[in-house]
Amino acid sequence: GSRTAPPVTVLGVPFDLGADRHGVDMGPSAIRYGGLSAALDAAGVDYADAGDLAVPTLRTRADEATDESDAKHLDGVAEMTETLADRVDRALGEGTVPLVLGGDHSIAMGTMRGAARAGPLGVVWFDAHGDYNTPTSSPSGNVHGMPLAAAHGYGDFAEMPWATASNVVEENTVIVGARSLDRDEQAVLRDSDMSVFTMSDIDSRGIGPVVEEALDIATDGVDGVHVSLDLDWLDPEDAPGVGTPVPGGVTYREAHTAMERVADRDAAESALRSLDVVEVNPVLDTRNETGEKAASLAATALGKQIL
Ligand code: 5AB
Ligand code: MN
Ligand code: MN
Ligand code: MN
Repeated sequence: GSRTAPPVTVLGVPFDLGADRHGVDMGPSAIRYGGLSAALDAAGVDYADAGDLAVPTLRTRADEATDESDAKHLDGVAEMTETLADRVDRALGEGTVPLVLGGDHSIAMGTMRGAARAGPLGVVWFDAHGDYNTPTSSPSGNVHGMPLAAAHGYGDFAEMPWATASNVVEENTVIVGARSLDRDEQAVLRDSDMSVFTMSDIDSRGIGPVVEEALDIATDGVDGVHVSLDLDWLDPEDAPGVGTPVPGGVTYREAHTAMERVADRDAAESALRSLDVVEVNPVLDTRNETGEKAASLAATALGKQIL
């Protein structure tokens, strides 16, 4: 099949205040150097690169007194969230699909907040982790482990309206490939209306059927889906350049299949409202292979069918 897909706006968010490994702020550069423009061209994607957003980083904020919260750098996260939400909103208003390059995963708070302004939003979260901690439950205080809880206004985040994306629908939120959930996260996710597919679901059913079901759930009754791709979803053998690697992840080939299913669904029902690709840390990488894979996976998710 063929259709005229909306053009893409590439937004770099060189943000690292949500994680404690320096270098993830260089993710947007690593993904661009990893061949993003060539991959988008090859996939037939019409795009414009809007450059990097101005956001605070560990270099500019590390010496500042931390705020009162148990979560680290919440003030900086708030600033980034506001800036990014407005920029995503604008990209959508221009009729484009924002491709947001992280940066640590807290940036998804900004992407979802912006994307949800356009109406109810489903979410497919490809990640080794649940990212459903709150400042109280978090074992690390790092906000990159909290963005999904923040978007839903769960727990402490009910008191932080700046962090929430009120149109993100819990029933349409799906985590795919989880294999490292903290104790409180496990309990919350079990009792929630979200869907969680673990690695064992992928092992027993295969990546294609799992992603198809995830997309069915995420798109049911809403007219847009946010896809969030944390590179630590992949096995560290395939994607070593991440701050919180967890063994036992999907292969590059499985990740590629997943992104193809996203593109196919989008071709059939214009499902994809926004995409972020996060947690690439070139300081921890091997010759930028994680940056290259991130570039290729992003282009695949946005690409048109070639045949
Ligand atoms: B990522 C952990 N659950 O909260 C925490 O990479 C890890 O965005 C969070 O998925 C990993 O600190 C956050 C232990
Ligand atoms: Mn994550
Ligand atoms: Mn993760
Ligand atoms: Mn991480």
